[in-house]
Amino acid sequence: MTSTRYRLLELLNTNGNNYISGQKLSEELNISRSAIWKHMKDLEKDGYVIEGVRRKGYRIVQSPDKVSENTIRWGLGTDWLGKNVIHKEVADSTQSVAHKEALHGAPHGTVIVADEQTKGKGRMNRQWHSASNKGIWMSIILRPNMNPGSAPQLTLMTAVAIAEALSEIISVKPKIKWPNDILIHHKKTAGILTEMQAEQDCIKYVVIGIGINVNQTEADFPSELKNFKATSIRLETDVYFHVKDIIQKILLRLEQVYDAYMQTDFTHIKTKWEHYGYKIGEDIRIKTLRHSFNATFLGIAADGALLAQMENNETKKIYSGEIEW
Ligand code: BT5
Repeated sequence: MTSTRYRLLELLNTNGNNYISGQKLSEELNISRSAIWKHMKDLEKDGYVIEGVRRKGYRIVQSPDKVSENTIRWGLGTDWLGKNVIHKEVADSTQSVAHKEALHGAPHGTVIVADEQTKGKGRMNRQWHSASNKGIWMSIILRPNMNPGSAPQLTLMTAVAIAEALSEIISVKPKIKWPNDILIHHKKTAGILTEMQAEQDCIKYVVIGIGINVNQTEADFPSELKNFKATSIRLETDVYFHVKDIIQKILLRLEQVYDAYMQTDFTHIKTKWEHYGYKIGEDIRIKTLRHSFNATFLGIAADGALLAQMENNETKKIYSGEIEW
């Protein structure tokens, strides 16, 4: 797609359901009204349905990239993951929608996806910024037959699926920052939030939340995140991606790694995780709930814990916390 046509699409997309006048488009793109008309016709050939109304302007009423229950399911290629898709234009958090659905009996593999979240959340009630139509804001309901104590392994498994899916479409190798961040060029592109409902020794359900910054530009991030190491796939690769395509790739990979994990054990996830692991073999600073300390990152243990070599040479397993930037 030519860059003018891409910019035209961006302008139309940003306006959502509102009309944008031909005059405004021609000023923004610095091309004539008839050139715009020609680009519109080409977009329609690509599958966009654009409505033009006299004195109001233009808007996209249907787009081939649009995320919906149908577009996600068409051509997905999974056996069980994403057979039940719930799409919301706006959700407070797809996590809370997922919990409600799970409590009402939603099946294993249900996917909830929103174009925008108004109260996206990270771990420990941190905020997750979820700009409208710029990224993947998705939660997956799983009902694994496993011990609640092993649930953190599902975060590592999901990180592997995301890293593998991204590796298929970008030329940079993504890195996984223990336990739940996906980095491109050492900057945070995605985060995972795993929550569960469990009884003493059995999991009732797990909700895996996946947030991926896909098409944000610098201007789409709030100022507090600009100082933080947040980025999008587009910012790092200069390529615009269809959100729907990435969702499908991730679901397919996730189903594959999940099935393999359930049929065998965590070992093969550990190997794959370490392939993408950020700062393995390096000195890191680890932050746990109570304190921070320096250590050498040896890799992950057979149960998914971070293996830290302490300053006194003792090896310690860390089950919760994070690597400081
Ligand atoms: C995470 O938490 O990284 C988990 C993020 C999970 C988000 C998904 S979106 C779908 C589902 N529905 C939800 O409501 N949540 C899940 P954590 O490691 O705690 O990181 C949170 C921190 O990352 C914040 O305190 C910010 O510093 C930073 N942050 C917030 N929004 C960001 C963004 N869009 N991109 C990069 N960093 C961000």
